[in-house]
Amino acid sequence: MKSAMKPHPTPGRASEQLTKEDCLEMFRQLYLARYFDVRLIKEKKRGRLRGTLYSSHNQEAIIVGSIFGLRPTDWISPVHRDMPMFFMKDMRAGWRNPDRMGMSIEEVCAQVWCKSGSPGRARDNWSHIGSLEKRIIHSTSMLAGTIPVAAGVVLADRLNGGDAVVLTFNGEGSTAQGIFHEAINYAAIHKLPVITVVENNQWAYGTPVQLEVPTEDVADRAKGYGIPGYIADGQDVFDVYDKVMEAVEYARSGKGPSIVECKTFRAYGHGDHDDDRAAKYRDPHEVEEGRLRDPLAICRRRLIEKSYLTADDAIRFMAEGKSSSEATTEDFPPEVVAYLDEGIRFALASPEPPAEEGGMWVFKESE
Ligand SMILES: Cc1ncc(C[n+]2csc(CCOP(=O)(O)OP(=O)(O)O)c2C)c(N)n1
Ligand SMILES: [Mg+2]
Repeated sequence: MKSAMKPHPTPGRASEQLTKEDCLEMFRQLYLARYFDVRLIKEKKRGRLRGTLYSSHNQEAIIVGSIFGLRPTDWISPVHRDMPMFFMKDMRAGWRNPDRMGMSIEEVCAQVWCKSGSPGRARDNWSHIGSLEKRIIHSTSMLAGTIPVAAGVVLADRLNGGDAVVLTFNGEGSTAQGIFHEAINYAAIHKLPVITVVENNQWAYGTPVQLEVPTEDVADRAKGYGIPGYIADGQDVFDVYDKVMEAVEYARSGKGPSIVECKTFRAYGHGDHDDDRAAKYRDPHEVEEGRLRDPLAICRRRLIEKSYLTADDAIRFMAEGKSSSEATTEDFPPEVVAYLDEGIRFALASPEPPAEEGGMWVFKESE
């Protein structure tokens, strides 16, 4: 975390142009991402969910800050740790706006509950979703495998006269994949608007970052492709926004790809199945220190400095620093709780898929 503030290319400060309402909306979105995680872990612990949740707890500033400034026509390619991103894309167009370019909370909850109201009609759950219509590249288990897909998507868009950019998300461990190099190399040669956001949370499952990456900063890999490598403080939603918007402007103007490394810390296990083991393979002091800089607390401080929160608001909804078992509904704004409740109600009411559907979409139906 030492070099979190070291700028690679000197970035602009797009966040200075954000309105008070924008900043408050970012704060609300941080709560929403946190509440989604906290609530689903509670549901999982009560035995109501199957599969694995790869918690984004402590990494929400990357989720919110990187996609907040995108245009509706831009693409994103989230991975396992970015579950809230599927329903948070283009949220500024209105959380419940059916025309916004993001998935609905209902679809995402039906996906998590493995119900037929999900896009894949319960063939898979958690992060294995996407939407061509909403410009969200389907996430898969093959880490870094969607970067070439992202490059292809924006190449096609350019050939069709579009000006969309794509944000791909990867953990630092995934940057060791051969495909990461091949895809960025290709994007750099053809100056494709592919922004690779690296969520450097210091761990890839049980492997620490120093056994994954030989340089101090993953952003240094950018030099090998002749492209910019930015470093953001991944706990500060406004710093993530600034660095990603710099990369977006660069890409949209035709200059090509870049890497934005966001320094963060994986607060819990790799997935909820790994929490107990992670407590053994990680130094408790490291974990304690890594959890200290909670993105909610950092954003709250910024909003207080800007006088965007009243004295009363500044001390409401103290979700920061609380684990999923410590945090309660009272720690979150009611509109956040209500929104997720709507999604969960839809998921619970959605039927299990009938067994006869098992072969659907497997073979081409005969006419
Ligand atoms: C190509 C590939 N290799 C291995 C795995 C198994 N695997 C799933 S998540 C994970 C760790 C990924 O670490 P990182 O990229 O840092 O992301 P994080 O989970 O820390 O967010 C591994 C090794 C995989 N899904 N795909
Ligand atoms: Mg990692």
